[in-house]
Amino acid sequence: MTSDAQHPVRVVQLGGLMPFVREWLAERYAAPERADLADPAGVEVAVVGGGAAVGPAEMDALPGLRAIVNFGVGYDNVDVAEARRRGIVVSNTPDVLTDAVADLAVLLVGDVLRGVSAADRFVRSGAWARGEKPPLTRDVRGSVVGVLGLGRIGTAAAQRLEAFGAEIHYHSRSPKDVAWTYHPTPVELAAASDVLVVLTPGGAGTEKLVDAAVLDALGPDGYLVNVARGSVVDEDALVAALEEGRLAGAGLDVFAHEPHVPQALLGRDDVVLLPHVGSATTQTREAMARLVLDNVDAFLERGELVTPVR
Ligand code: 8YV
Repeated sequence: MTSDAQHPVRVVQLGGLMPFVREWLAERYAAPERADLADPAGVEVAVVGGGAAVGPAEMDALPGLRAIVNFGVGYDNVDVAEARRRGIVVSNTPDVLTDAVADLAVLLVGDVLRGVSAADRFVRSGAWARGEKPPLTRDVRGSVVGVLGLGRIGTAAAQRLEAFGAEIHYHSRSPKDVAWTYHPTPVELAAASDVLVVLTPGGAGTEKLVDAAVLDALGPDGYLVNVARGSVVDEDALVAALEEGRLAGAGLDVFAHEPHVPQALLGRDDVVLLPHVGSATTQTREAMARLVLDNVDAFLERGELVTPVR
């Protein structure tokens, strides 16, 4: 399908989308990428992914824009307040990635406590063949796991970790109707936890919520796992805590300046470093893409989004 005078371009791609999603959008809506958009006037819907920023400049450039459809549950890349001011609605992709991201959170807890990635490096380095012994690690069972942010993904991760025999504590803005132990501040949660798992949204409200004080409360035997947003952790404070032996280790799927990973972390055996793959399974990414198309369809057909950001 190509656009012409009868079928003006109504949907544009603003970057950060995987090739198969770009193909789906091109086939279904003849949606070009921003750089290939000849006439922005008719564009009503912008689809964006991968944390690509959508702020006032991007909105100015699309004067007819009425909806921003974000590929991802986190929408800290979109200036939602500015969009709202302009009467532009925003959608995200909740629920369909809850299991995949919760799985990865649990896998990272397992990896940092049991040293799975480090043990793999130990074998590959020839250390085992030379007769060396890997260090003993730590049981998940009996560990206190503090979930920072008990939303959909935090709850799913807590349920999984309970099955591993972990004791669940949590902090969120208010206590929830759950049997787990609530702490009123991140510092108090960290002080009670062996592993702190960050599962808050990103954005200004959680910027550097995990700071030096939280890391010190977690302490030299504590581990940090972050599968949320790099912005939630003070990365310099994290590096300093690891370098000074004030933290036992970390499992990180997200970073403050992706794809940049602090040089100081790359050589450390006590950290597991992943390239933001929480939702990166074929099934989950396809489900996210289908939800993106459902949102675009619903908006083009009846001016409504299926999963609007409130
Ligand atoms: C994706 C994510 O990496 O959903 C989110 O908030 O961080 C991930 O699922 C990303 O948004 C894909 O574009």
